[in-house]
Amino acid sequence: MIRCCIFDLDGVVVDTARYHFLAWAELARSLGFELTPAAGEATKGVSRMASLDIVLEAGGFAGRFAPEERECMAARKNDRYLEFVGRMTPDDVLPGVRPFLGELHARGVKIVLGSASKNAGTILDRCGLRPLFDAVVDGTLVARAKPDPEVFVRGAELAGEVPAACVVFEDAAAGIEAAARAGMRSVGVGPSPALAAATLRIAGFEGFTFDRLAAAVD
Ligand code: B16
Ligand code: MG
Repeated sequence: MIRCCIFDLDGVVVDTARYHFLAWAELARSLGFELTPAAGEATKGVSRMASLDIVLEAGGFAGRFAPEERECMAARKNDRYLEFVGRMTPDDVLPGVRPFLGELHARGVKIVLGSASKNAGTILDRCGLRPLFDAVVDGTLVARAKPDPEVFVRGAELAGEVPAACVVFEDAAAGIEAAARAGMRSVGVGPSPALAAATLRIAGFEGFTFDRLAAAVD
């Protein structure tokens, strides 16, 4: 029985990863190096400060900055990221997501956001998605980052559902692990081989239906 679907944001509902990458790449350039796509990939699903550590390590700057300097760099990156987010519109919602959320809503399945991003609320508002979500758990509400299950456990609690009734949609391996540790089934969204542990894998939401989900994971 599926009574609640919990969605990661970046890489599942919208493609903000390219904005994160552009903003981190600008920070890297200001430090004198080019950020590689592989380092950018490693920041997916990871908290802002942990992402900064990945970026600094990629440039050979691991452990070189004081906490205040790191805070300052993270703030600069976030300001730049928010400039990109500020230009987002409802057209930025990934294909098939809105119809799938509409179908869940019509069937009375709870819809929850479970994201590491502190900017998740802003992004939902920009894309006109906020009214479709019954609960939003973002990086401002959780202390422990994925693969810790806190974000999803909290989401299920807010929706008033037990973990066994929840399915998590994720594009990052850390999120699939977090779902498993929360006692939830998971759907890996996208092509990454790192999603092999998901209960079900899909390329995206185009043509995806609740019946297909239930047939595969129930
Ligand atoms: P912010 P998700 C994650 O979002 C992103 O994938 C990751 O790249 C980012 O570092 C993290 O949010 C924190 O984002 O700087 O906006 O707080 O995939 O968990 O929806
Ligand atoms: Mg993600």
